[in-house]
Amino acid sequence: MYKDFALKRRDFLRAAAIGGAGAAMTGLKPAWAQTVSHGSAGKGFTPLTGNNINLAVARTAFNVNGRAGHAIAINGTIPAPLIRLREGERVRIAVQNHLDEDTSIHWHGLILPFQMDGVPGVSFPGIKAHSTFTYEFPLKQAGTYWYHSHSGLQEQIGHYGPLIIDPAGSDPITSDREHVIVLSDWSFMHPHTIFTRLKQEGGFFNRQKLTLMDRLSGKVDPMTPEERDMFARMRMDPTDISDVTEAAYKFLINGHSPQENWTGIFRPGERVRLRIINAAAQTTFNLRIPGLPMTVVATDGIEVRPVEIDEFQIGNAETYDVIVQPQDRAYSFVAETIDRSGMGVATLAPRAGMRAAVPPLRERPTLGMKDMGMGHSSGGDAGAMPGGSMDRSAHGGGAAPAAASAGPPMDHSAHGGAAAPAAATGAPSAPAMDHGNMDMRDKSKVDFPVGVGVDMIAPMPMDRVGDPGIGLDDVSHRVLTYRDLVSLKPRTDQRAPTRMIEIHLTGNMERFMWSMDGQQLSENPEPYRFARKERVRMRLINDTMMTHPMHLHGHFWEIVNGHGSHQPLKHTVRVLPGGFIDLDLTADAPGDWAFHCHLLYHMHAGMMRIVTVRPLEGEAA
Ligand SMILES: [Cu+2]
Repeated sequence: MYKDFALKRRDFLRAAAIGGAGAAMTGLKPAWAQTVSHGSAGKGFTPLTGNNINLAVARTAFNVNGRAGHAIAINGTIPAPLIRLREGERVRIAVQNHLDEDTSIHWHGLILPFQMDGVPGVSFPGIKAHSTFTYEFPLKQAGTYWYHSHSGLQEQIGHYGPLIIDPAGSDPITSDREHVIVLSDWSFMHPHTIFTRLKQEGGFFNRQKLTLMDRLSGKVDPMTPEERDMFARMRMDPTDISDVTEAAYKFLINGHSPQENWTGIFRPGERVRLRIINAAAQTTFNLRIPGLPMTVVATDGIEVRPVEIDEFQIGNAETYDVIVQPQDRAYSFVAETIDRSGMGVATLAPRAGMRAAVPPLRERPTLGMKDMGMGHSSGGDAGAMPGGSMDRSAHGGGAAPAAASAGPPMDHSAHGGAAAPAAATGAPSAPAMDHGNMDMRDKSKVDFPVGVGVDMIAPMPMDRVGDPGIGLDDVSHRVLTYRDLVSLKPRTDQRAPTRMIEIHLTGNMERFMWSMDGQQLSENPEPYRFARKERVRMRLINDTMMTHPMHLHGHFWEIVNGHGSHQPLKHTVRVLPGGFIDLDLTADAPGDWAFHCHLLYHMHAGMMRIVTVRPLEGEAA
């Protein structure tokens, strides 16, 4: 595979040298994603605008590094066209399906009537082959969003694009120029083949497995003997960070591989707004621009107080707006995958044709006790886990959560007997435990059936809202955490939550089974039901060792991160392995809504549920 990669690169360079290859390759890119883009301050930026938008979904061939693969494009481009709308207006979007199969478009992060949300089988029947469906809805918000197929695995092969809504009034975020940056993962392998391989062996694409020699030499393996022992007994692999890796993927930025090198042009000293969207099917990225600090000004479309950082992790379907002020030189925009098996690279430069150095892939991260839900803070004291018996006092039956902000009572009717972790927000909790007697499937801790699809119940999950994400604990520069996010505006609903529900993210890594509360969508589990306008705290507990970007349709959560009335709004949150995150929700949108992991193959495997918000008395749904 690697040899093949080198060959393709040489072919590409030769083709590029004789000219023509560049033109052929950009034929399928929309104007804003052409190889050299001047952004919205210059030419080459032609979004679809107005109140009537027409989109056509069709099969196409798509070239990456000179090789053609099977793809689905919208209006002939990958990524799909930039749709740019205005808050307060009403839009009609007609979607023609030229495929021989059903399709759909979900408007990710938009607040709209559920019938327009675009999830087949949940909010509408889908768009049948060779038919047209017209979406129509008011635009109630502004910011950086995106859209994508919610049918099968179409999103993997090109069915995604950016959507920007400009504020009705003046934009609180000022800039001289902006670029839209869409991250994605591309494979020449058919997505159903990828899924089949994963079902055959969960770690199929993981080529970073620690070898026996690594382990014996101790040179590469940073694990403690206790951790090694635990992983061995759980038959898990501490390098299993991503399901699908560089072995199967090329990582694209605005449809361009690193050697195709999408370039965003700026004038030195300008305030440049980057609207960054992770439209990848299965890849979490760590983003940085070596030599250029980024000021985060919005996430998931909503403004936050500016916070200057050097790197941040972006889960599938999250969006971040950052401001940069580049000098008269080129910069590499680096999207390194969370497992560090590969990267997407683009260039920001004052003139076309410039390139900056690209940093090498960093040392691969490995998982530790904290990622196994063992409440162990990472860092210098790794390996200091004392023996002894598990401190059950922290997990007495149904102890109320001791989150830093006012915590609502547990809803014991729905989750009777579920033990709540007593870790105060941000406080480390590492009571002594006995690895030898640890039951990784302690069924007494949960109230759902623990079958073959659940290989672990996190014994002691931590609040990880202050963690930067896997592999970023010990980098030497500033890394964003969810705790750094402070909403620019105070929240509109100041009520305290009246109840708390726990939802467990569950799975069996080896069998590639993924679920929520132990049940897959195909098993027709009961929806999570909320009363209209109910204020509820949701604790998402990750009982697996993978980062799951969880997305709730039709609503924004607030992350409970210690910022009170300025808790940040998010439509998609990364839940770190073995950890939990608390989210406050005002269930103000009646209807049935999808709630799922945004890793495409996890959702496809069943990690999806329905949230039902019932209408008020006398109100039509
Ligand atoms: Cu997932």
